[in-house]
Amino acid sequence: MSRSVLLSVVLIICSAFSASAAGSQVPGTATPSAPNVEWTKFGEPGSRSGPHRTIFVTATDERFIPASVTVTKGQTVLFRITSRSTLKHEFAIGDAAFHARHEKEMAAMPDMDMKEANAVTIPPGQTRSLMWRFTKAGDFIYACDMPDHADAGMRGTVYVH
Ligand SMILES: [Cu+2]
Repeated sequence: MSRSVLLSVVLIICSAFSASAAGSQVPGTATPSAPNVEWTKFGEPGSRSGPHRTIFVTATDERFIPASVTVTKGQTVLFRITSRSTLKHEFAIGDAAFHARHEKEMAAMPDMDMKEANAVTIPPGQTRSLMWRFTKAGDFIYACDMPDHADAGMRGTVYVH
């Protein structure tokens, strides 16, 4: 292999790596990993052909504003969550079963930072994004599953029609 061909191969590999790294910057972006069975009950990571819609959410010390949103089945939604709080929060989308399990996880590891397709940590005063596609009709939940936060009111409903 000549030196220039070798160099091009190295460049192609590098750009493939940086493309996949860029894709993973926004939680909720589709990745080639195996589908998560738990997620399929309430949706899937948003595809890059989306989003169809952006929803702005504010996190205060003990609630999310708005407290509910309505979306159309099949829509990919880019959530832009801005903290107006001095506390660390998370924004997690799921059904009741997901949140029940994830609350226990956060109780055991309250310092854990989330950067999953359906859950992201929101540091105090900062904005984070999450892109999710709602593939099932029904009522789902966005909540902060850090210890006691959802019970204090940090919970909202996604109505999917
Ligand atoms: Cu919180």
